[in-house]
Amino acid sequence: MSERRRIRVRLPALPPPSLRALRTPADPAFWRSPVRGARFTAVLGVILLVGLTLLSVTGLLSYAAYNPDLHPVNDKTPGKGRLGFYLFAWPTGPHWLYRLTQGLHVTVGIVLVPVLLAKLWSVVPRLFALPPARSAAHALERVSLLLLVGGALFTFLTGLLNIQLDYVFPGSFYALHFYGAWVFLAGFVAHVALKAPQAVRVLRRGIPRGEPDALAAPAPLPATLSRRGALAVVGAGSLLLLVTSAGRSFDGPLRRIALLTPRGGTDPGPGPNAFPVNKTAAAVRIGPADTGERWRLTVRGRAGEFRLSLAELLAMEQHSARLPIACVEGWSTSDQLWRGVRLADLAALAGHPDRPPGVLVESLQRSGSFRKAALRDNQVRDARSLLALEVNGAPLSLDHGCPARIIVPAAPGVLNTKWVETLTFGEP
Ligand SMILES: Nc1nc2c(c(=O)[nH]1)N[C@H]1C(S)=C(S)[C@@H](COP(=O)(O)O)O[C@H]1N2
Ligand SMILES: [Mo]
Repeated sequence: MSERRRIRVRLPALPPPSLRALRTPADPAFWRSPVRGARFTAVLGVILLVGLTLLSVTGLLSYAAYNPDLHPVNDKTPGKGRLGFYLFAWPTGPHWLYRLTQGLHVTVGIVLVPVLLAKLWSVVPRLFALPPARSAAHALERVSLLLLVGGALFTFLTGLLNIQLDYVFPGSFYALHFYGAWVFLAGFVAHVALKAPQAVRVLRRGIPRGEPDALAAPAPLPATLSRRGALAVVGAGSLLLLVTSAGRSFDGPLRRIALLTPRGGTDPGPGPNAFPVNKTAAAVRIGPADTGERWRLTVRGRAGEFRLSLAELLAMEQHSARLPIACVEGWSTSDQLWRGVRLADLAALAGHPDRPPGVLVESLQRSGSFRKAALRDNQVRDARSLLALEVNGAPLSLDHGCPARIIVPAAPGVLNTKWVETLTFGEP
């Protein structure tokens, strides 16, 4: 009799399994991890505030670096409307500019994945909270969260897939990533305005005595991992991703440990042309017959149209420039020694001797993306901008754009057209 009474006294602390099973995610007691809490969320939030700001700025810069407002061939999101309000003429210096901004963009994006997932996990009970909206302000906040979470997941996913799928992204990566990013940005700005003061307060002064921790489980399970330990797990995940991805922007052993990226894993082998190739000649069905004796460069400008053979190009004044290839997918090469004819000299030949205009570059590649690109006048005028015929003392290999390719300082790889066939000055 007395035994039974004691059991009855204990029951309210932990409902019987049948009752617990009835709990829904809308019930705060459904969520039992002792790791959740305002401080844990605030630490992750502040890391994301810094990281996502860097990610957004470098992403917007990457779009500007394409010079999408210059010519339709550069514009991968023609319907952008007002969203291109901030575009500007991408500079040509420092020559490693895009290597830095895009290396940061992709590396920071990869490294933030565990932080983003941990942050979402830390607040997931809120997603199910009922009623869905307590007031107009609360409804507005929840809509901004939808934009934020949906936009973030979508933009991260398209970015990560694009890096992994390496030029075979189904559909238009640029449009998806661009519009997804703007949806995310709208939610991000609203969320930071609403929540940053609170996060900073919690981190500075902790939760005031007597106030409940709204993000902590009301009935937590016994801890198997401290909050600090959980943050360390997230940090270790990010560190692992950093080590296995950042190397794609460097040469030597670092590139070899960049296991997570298609570009980082391959050893380009020895020789002057031994640096990564994005799209091989074979992949776009270009063979030695297209690039050999029969090849001519067509140049158009104020002076009309004329054609130059490789021998004629080599007879012009040759100039050198040490410049990297820096791809939108985040990988880059160290500076390579390019040699060839200055774009400004070709512009002068085409009838633009004083202030060279922009140029439309067309490749002999017949299918696939990136066969054409437009360069702005500031890019043509830079003395380091070349129609390169050699790299590191050897003729360009077939895969690197033999017999002639564009190389422009600070520009994204997309603008460094390979297997050039036609230059039209004054077109953009
Ligand atoms: N004709 C042509 N040129 C091209 C491309 C292409 O697909 N076709 N890809 C561009 C991109 S996206 C990059 S990153 C660089 C890579 O140059 P690489 O293969 O010599 O490293 O070439 C650029 N030039
Ligand atoms: Mo690229």
